[in-house]
Amino acid sequence: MKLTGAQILWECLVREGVTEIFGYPGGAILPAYDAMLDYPIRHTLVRHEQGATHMADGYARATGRVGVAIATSGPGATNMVTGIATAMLDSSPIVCITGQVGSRLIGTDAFQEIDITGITLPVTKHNYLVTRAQDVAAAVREAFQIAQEGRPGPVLIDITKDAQQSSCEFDWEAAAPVRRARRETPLPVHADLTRAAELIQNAKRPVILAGHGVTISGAENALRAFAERGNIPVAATLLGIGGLPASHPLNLGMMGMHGEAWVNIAIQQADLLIACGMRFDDRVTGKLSTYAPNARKIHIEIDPSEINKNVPVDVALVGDLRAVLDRLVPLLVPMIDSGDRRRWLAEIEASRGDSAVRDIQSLPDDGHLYAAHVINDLWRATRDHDTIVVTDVGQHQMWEAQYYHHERPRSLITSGGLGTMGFAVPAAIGAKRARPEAEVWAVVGDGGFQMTMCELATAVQESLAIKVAIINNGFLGMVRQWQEFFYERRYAATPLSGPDFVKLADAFGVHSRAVLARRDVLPAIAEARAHQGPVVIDFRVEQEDTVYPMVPAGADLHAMIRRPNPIVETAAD
Ligand SMILES: Cc1cc2nc3c(=O)[nH]c(=O)nc-3n(C[C@H](O)[C@H](O)[C@H](O)COP(=O)(O)OP(=O)(O)OC[C@H]3O[C@@H](n4cnc5c(N)ncnc54)[C@H](O)[C@@H]3O)c2cc1C
Ligand SMILES: Cc1ncc(C[n+]2csc(CCOP(=O)(O)OP(=O)(O)O)c2C)c(N)n1
Ligand SMILES: [Mg+2]
Repeated sequence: MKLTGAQILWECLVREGVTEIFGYPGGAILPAYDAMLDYPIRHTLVRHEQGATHMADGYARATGRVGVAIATSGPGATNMVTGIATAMLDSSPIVCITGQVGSRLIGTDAFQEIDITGITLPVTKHNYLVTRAQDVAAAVREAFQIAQEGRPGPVLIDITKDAQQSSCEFDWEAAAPVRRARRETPLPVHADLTRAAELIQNAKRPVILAGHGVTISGAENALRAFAERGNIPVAATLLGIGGLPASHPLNLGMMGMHGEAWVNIAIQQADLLIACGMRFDDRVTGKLSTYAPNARKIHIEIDPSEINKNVPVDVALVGDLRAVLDRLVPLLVPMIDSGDRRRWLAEIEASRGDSAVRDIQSLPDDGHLYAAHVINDLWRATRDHDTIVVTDVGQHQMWEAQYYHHERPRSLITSGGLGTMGFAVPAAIGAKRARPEAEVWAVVGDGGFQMTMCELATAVQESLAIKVAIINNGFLGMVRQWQEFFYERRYAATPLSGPDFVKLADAFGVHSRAVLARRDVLPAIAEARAHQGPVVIDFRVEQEDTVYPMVPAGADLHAMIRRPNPIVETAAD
């Protein structure tokens, strides 16, 4: 069958199971757009190519399937870079397709020519410059394999205009990836498994560190079985939230810079850490030389380059987390009756009690609207439904992690590694495309919202009923918090004005309201849920509220700045 390169592209995408694509057209990708009309793929027209990449990423994180974005050469391609880097840092499988100038023009500074494979080399798992129609199929097939296999990540395919336009024989079979035939994911040797089992059995104060790998590997049941059999408490990274239900008695909550105090204390006092699909990010460890000083470490991880990268470990179990746990757990003797474990859990529980009295939830209603209250009310209103919360980056992101109690994997989608402001609204649109039956909330700061709010138009045009909760504090709040603690409250460039978000939403054709008082939070959420289309709620919260606890960057993990006790709110005066 003779097809153009553009037709081959869509033919292959359809065969890879793609039904949705997010993109923005332009000259160098026009042949592909023209051919697209003949294929059963729905295209979502974004308002900025960064949005397309975040939508593909949100789609991928909501489902585990590859998300796909498409753009033209030059500025279309460079606008994608932030979204590609975001996916790279969080191991999210996306494939980005860009048009490129004609192959004979490459290197001439042709109109909208940019070396996008060069630019994205460090932020993709792999990328391709395809200059001939006959190479399109193999590139697409391999890209999908690479994006998903092992540790997932973004792949970019740059296709010249002439490669899209010229024709060749299409042979799906012949284009099967051969160079990188799917490798069997390695499994640890039995001796290492028994060594790990021994360490676990003998530990008196073990903690499981559950990361993003739990979700990626689909290991939530295996993790639960592991924790229950060993009677071991579980701490989550930001991206590991949802790996074990928040309501599970062994779930401690989030670790790290803004983790719960009792979690960080437990890690520092542990005699064994079992890291499950997490990469010991600096937001997680604080100062490495004093991190969990008395703990042996077991690291279960699919990417060998993560082993001993930040934290030296005693036993490394390289492989897919679920497969490793399925082999490890049967080697463990049930520890439910162990006195040591009971004492350890009771100790952690005691420090949890101390933190509870400092919690902002304990603050009497003083007429102020705190972000923590908004998030907690959102959780109360949506907890019994199939809800996905997509957060942006900043204080609101941390409050969401602390006060929205996730029960399921893939119910929190957030940019962790790159910390990309502007992520939430487009990623929520991608998640809604992927899971139309789910209720999708974007929780976003007034700063981040202003970075990609143009995508509200996309939500309207595509009838995607995302609900947007702006946590509006009039500041680039997280940066203001750093200035408060570490720069003597010199608020350089952090006070932030914005448009009237209600009027703005109205102009987009989006239903909206502002909320200024606590009593109006739940009714506004109920109204948003009842409304058929997209909704924006402008929650005007306390301006100088602070995320507690906080481990200053590079400090000892247990050297936390705690909320003052009794609670005094800096902004309540
Ligand atoms: C403002 C801000 C504050 C933050 N504060 C915190 C904080 O307080 N606490 C916190 O935890 N994070 C925090 N983060 C997030 C932090 O930067 C990291 O993104 C996060 O800690 C990474 O979590 P992770 O290691 O679980 O996930 P990833 O970075 O996604 O790493 C996942 C790991 O799992 C491995 N893996 C993937 N698939 C498998 C598989 N099938 N089997 C086995 N292994 C697999 C990968 O190779 C990788 O090593 C913050 C981010 C921001 C923006
Ligand atoms: C694209 C980008 N630019 C800058 C930053 C640095 N940064 C991290 S948090 C933050 C403030 C976010 O403000 P806002 O969106 O209002 O959220 P808040 O912290 O107030 O909840 C900034 C500027 C970033 N993470 N991403
Ligand atoms: Mg803000």
